[in-house]
Amino acid sequence: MFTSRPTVRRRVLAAAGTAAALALALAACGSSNDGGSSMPGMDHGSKPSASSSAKASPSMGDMPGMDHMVAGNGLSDSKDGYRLTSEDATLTAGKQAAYRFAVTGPNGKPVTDFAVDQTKRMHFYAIRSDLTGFQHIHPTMAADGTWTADLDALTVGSWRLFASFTPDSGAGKGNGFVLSRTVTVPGTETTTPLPAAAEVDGYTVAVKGEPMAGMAHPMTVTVAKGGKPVTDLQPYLDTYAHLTAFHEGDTAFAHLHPTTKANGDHGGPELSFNAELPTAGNWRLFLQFQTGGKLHTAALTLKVG
Ligand SMILES: [Cu+2]
Repeated sequence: MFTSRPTVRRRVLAAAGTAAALALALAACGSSNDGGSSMPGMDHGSKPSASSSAKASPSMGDMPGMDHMVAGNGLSDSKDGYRLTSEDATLTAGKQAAYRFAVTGPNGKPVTDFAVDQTKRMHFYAIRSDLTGFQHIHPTMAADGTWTADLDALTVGSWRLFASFTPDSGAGKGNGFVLSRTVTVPGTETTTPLPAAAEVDGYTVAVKGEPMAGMAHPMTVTVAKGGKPVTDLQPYLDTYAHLTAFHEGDTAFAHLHPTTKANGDHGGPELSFNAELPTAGNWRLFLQFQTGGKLHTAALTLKVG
């Protein structure tokens, strides 16, 4: 059902463009635990909080590194004989929902041997077709290879669910995969406008860089609070920031984060990324970072030429 998109989507990202000052719109998004946001979910098992807003200014950072760049756009449920399978085609709106899935290998059997990547064997993301509702979850696996992702309440609409993993044996050993499936959350759809530019928790996230489609390009994210550079970022999944991006229109997936290894609770204020976004258009970026034991998620829109 992913192809029948809510009419809302169009306007949602319309603001992205820009000029010399850079292409960056923004909006804050919240988390499951702070309750006050219009974003449906944002759970990462730690104590999320909120945050953000964004601005941009032109200038290049240092050539950033790229730690983890997954090839492809994640829009297929299968690749190289590996397949994301699930019997869950619909989920219920408005309450926590368990999504069960498995990854089958070239032999058709569920894979149970996964390598740890960024401290987890499975990274799972949910995004609604209008690029709202981002969730980043770490599901648990039963002995038979069935994974359960406990999703926070979903709003009515079409959702795409991504599984990011690396088999630790078999033909795909060591290769990073991102596969996805869609689910429908039936009901009367309500539109969820992205939050206006605002500071949440006082954090401001600015992005510098003008990525071009299909080319690796440096991008720097700066985190400030109260106008002052933030220098107390804590390690989160082995980095100081986790960045997930989805493409407007098809929700194509990209995941990138700094190569800088987290080393103590003193990250920031600048975080460098190697942006390699495969297609032009608007990308919705979700930057997750942690301070004082709280996970913050900033959402902003980047226009890629
Ligand atoms: Cu993860």
